[in-house]
Amino acid sequence: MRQSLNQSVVDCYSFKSHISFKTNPQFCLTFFSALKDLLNQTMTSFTITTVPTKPFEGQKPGTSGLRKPVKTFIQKDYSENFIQAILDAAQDKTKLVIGGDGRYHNKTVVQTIVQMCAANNVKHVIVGQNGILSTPAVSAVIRKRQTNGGIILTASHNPGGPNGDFGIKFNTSNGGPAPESVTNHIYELSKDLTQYKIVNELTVDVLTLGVQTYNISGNVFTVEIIDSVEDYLGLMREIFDFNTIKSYLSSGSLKILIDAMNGVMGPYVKRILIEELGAPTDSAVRCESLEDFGGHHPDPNLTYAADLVKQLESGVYGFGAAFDGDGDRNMILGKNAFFVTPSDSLAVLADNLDCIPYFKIGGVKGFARSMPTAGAVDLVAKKINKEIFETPTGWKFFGNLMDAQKCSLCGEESFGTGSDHIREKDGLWAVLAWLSVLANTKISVEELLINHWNKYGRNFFTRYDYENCEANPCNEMMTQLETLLSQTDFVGNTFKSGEKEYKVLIADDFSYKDPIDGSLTTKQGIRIIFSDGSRIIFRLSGTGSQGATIRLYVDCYESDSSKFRTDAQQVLRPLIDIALQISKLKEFTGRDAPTVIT
Ligand code: VG1
Ligand code: CO
Repeated sequence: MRQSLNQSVVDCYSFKSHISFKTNPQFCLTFFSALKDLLNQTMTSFTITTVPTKPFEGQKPGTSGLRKPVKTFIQKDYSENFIQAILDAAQDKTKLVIGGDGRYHNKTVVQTIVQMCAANNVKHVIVGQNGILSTPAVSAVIRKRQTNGGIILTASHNPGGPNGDFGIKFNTSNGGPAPESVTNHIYELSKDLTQYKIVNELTVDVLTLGVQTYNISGNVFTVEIIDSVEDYLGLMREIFDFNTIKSYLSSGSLKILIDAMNGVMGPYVKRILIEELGAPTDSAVRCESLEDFGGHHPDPNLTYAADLVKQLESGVYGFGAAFDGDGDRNMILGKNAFFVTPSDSLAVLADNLDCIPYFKIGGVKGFARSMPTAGAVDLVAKKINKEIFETPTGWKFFGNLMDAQKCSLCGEESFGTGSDHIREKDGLWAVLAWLSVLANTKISVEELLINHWNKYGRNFFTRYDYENCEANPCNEMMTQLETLLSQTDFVGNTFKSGEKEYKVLIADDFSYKDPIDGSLTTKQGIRIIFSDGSRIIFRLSGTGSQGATIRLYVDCYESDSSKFRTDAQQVLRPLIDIALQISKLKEFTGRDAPTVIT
């Protein structure tokens, strides 16, 4: 009986594609009422419990969701409160996706969300097997299965494990991170919560693929467990020419090494790069997903992916890549660990999109980058006559542009690259895009970059992160900078370092008016732009879970080809010195050196 009921629900969902309530209300009413009767006769009814609760302070989503130490999340009612606020804020929540990066506490919270969805009138939840879905996969599933949104359990590149971080993020029906209007609403609701609703006795089997149906106080509640990789793989097949990549990888011309950093990407890498695209099994490392990411920081940069850098230095591999915990970031390396800055990666892809069928056939709309990202892609946009948008930090700002068909490709300096195939940045997509370019051009990563610089000039970029500083001095430093910049004579000032001299052209705190919905976002980073186009930018991170992290971004443009191969740190040294001098960063934070240099 249980089996046949499950089948009826599946039939009903497949029916829905051609029989909707609008076209055939009578059929739908009869069908659902028959189903309800069947349900009440055959299945135990679960009861909904309303639990009194008190608000927790600080449930304000940051750059990308709510991130806190696991110790905070495991407090009684902490996750429940935030989930209730999400469900209350969601306008339509008939069908939701649930998945996470598999970090410590993922399994527990998946069950909690299912129990709360059941109690809050959600009709259908789609859950990645064992609660696992990468962030880009959630976005792909939301779009493919036309759900009202999804809840992602991740703190992305932050460490995991009992002493690490956990996070919860809400994505809307376009597949993208909820915009600020929604996250602010969630936060406001979280401040006044007095109760949440849950079905305590419900425990779902998240390991077995297929549909389960439950009777929640007389209403049908469907839980559908899906393969974590399948939908995403299907999408990648539509975008890329798998045959071209496969034959290039098997021709022996390119040896690759992929580091999944013990994050969520292991199963995706194995299935797509190894099984589908035929890369040798030893071309991927750290593919076992671990709850604590093996004790490492799952952040694909030169510091935290140092093992990969070392391997690439050996000269054996022609291409290397790493992902973060939830699989939306990527770092690209060439032979001898030649580092491709994310700003350059975006520009090179923009210039070579015709190597990818999705763009060759569908065409290229505009481009977008976050403000701190160097302007290399702007030069490509100008040359091929496309629009370019400069947004605040955080992928949520690209969503409106992509929905309005204004942007095909976008990226952030923080190892984020992606396109309008979904509404999240996408680490493996970026790797497949790079492999497509390499397979088509048949030159090395380094040659590709040198050619690019010869064509456009080079944008040198570096980012200094001062992680886990005390919050107050960092806030004071930012306030002091704001005051300094607002002085009428700051613009026009000249700063010297060694032989170099820079004249301030613009000094402001970046704000952004969304060209689609007109919403205004202020205080997105202090910018000092000099007359030669060089920039110094200061921001406080919005993804840390404790203390404060200062990010200092510095970039400059060089058109003299004899200087293209100079080390970026050397080129940017004078600007860094000036940044430290203007900000008095050392005096405020007591830090002599950054924690991470990119
Ligand atoms: C950082 C990056 C930002 C990125 C965000 C989420 O934010 O700078 O570019 O979008 O992380 O990435 P912040 O506020 O710490 O600078 V992830 O991989 O967490 O989803
Ligand atoms: Co991430």
